[in-house]
Amino acid sequence: MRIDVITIFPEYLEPLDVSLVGKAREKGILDVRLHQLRDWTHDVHHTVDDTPYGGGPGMVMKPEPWASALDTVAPPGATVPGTDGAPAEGPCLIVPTPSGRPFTQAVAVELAARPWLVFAPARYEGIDRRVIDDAATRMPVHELSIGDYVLAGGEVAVLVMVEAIARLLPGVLGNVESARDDSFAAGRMEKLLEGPVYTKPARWRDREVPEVLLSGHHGKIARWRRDEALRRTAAHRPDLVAAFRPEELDRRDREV
Ligand code: 6GU
Repeated sequence: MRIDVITIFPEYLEPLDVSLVGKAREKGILDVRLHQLRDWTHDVHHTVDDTPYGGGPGMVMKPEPWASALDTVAPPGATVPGTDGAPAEGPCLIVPTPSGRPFTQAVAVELAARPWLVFAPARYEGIDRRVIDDAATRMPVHELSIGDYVLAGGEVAVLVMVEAIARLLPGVLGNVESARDDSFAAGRMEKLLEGPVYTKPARWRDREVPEVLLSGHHGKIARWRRDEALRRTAAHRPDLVAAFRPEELDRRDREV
């Protein structure tokens, strides 16, 4: 997968060199390219913002640098080969913004299937709307929010989204099973939060690991894990429990 990020703070994205995403890049699974938006300005101050039409606080990112950056990074008509011999595809533009649609695991799964993502994280009060409307005439655009709070800029949201997407790419996770049991992964544990986990030693500061986990009884362990997941979901995310469809629960779930 190719990922381009256009930003006035490329150094904010240095964590992409580290750990899982860094390894995916070393393995050639991810091709991440960072671009300095100010490289597409022409004035001595490398200005990227200006005052908002209609008045109001803050500054708005000017359209021209963004348009030149997007035209260079993702020229009209450009494609990359699809994954696993799929037909070539153009880029998909992702604009992180608190006024976007929620970035969920389902969105991560959808984006992980695309071979080329271009991220346009903004600072200040956002990017001149015409940039997004113009880009939308030649590529899919997703305006996405990572939660109901306001960050100073979209760069951290890019880190969040890239990590969530990268770990879904084939060959990135060491253990193929790890993505399957995730909280929010599709399947039986759909929309259940994961319960507690334990490792050795079996006794630590007088605290014991739950006996069932040492029993070797796979059926009982699976039941215990599901019960703990249900309890945790009810405690932390009653909204998810309220959205359960009855057929997703079994008789023993109702006893928890
Ligand atoms: Cl994507 N950007 C900013 N600036 N703030 C946010 C966000 C994104 N998602 C939640 N808050």
